[in-house]
Amino acid sequence: MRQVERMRVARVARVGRQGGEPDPGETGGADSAPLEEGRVVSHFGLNVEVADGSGGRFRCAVREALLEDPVCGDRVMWQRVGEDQGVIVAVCERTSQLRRPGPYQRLLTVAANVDRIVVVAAGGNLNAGLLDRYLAAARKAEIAPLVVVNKWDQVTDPAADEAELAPYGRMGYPVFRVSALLGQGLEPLEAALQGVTSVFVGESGVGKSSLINCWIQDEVFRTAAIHAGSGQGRHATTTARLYRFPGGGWLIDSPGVREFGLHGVTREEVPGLFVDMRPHLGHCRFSDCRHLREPGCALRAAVESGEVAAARLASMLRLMESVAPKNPFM
Ligand SMILES: Nc1nc2c(ncn2[C@@H]2O[C@H](COP(=O)(O)OP(=O)(O)OP(=O)(O)O)[C@@H](O)[C@H]2O)c(=O)[nH]1
Ligand SMILES: [Mg+2]
Ligand SMILES: [Zn+2]
Repeated sequence: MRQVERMRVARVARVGRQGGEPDPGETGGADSAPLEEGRVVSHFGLNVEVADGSGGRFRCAVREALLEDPVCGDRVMWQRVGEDQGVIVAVCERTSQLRRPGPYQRLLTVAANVDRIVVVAAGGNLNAGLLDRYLAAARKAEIAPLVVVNKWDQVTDPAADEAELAPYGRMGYPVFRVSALLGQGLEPLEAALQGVTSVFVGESGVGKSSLINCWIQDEVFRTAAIHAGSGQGRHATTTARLYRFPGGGWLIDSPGVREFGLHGVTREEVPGLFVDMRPHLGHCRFSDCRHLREPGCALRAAVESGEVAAARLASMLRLMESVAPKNPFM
């Protein structure tokens, strides 16, 4: 509640008043409605959908000169304008945010105020490289990750998948094997999602929306099912969307990605984002070791002794290659 008060003060300060009654002329009468707390369900184009505290959904305009563009998961202060419409007057300070580089050098904020990143992969076709990027991004954003392997029903060689997954369990990441199609393995995952805000991320088609659909029989999903049934192809998610998790908490569905770039990470920082590398960092013979072919490389030694999976080191090196080194002039 203190945060809310702070936003209120900030807003009043911005419009240049010392408290008291706002001037209704300024926003065409919107100021006459009381300020309410809400959460951004989705933001697409000019449309921002806001959820109020009691299950209502409102199509909101955004007051100009907001410091932050509201994104899915944002907590906002808003005012009602008519039956199902409103205006957002302030975006509350974010406790966390998941960001990634978008097209045209733009930075995209995928979701705000997130407690868990649920990295979804498809059984039988694990994209471990992408999983490693998400785990590194989660560490950078200081958001706890969970690994969910969906489509476990179509895994034909479980031993191969288990071998690929073993390092993640050893690193302490919770790994869930589930099938959205058969509704199997969901209970332990439900327990982990209870009472928190979780964003579902991963490649397109791994079943993020199908999983969320197991818990939320929402109108949006019914529409998606109709599309699928009418032979118009699969319904790919195009914009992040927030859902209330039955029994407490929130789920955010997000559009699938092919690649997930790391934002604000330098090449030097990458090894520290791989938790299994951390005990070995600083022990290479050369302080500027690139962990490629240098003699006395502690990371390669850890791979040879079986302490670190070879695929993880390969993944780390690929990620280092893809981000710029620190600029010595900055
Ligand atoms: N066999 C099997 N198929 C599944 C399972 N879960 C989802 N699918 C199918 O996988 C396809 C993709 O599912 P979606 O839920 O749309 O995948 P998504 O991750 O939301 O995809 P994007 O929105 O494009 O990112 C659909 O045809 C689903 O029916 C599962 O557990 N097992
Ligand atoms: Mg989807
Ligand atoms: Zn080294």
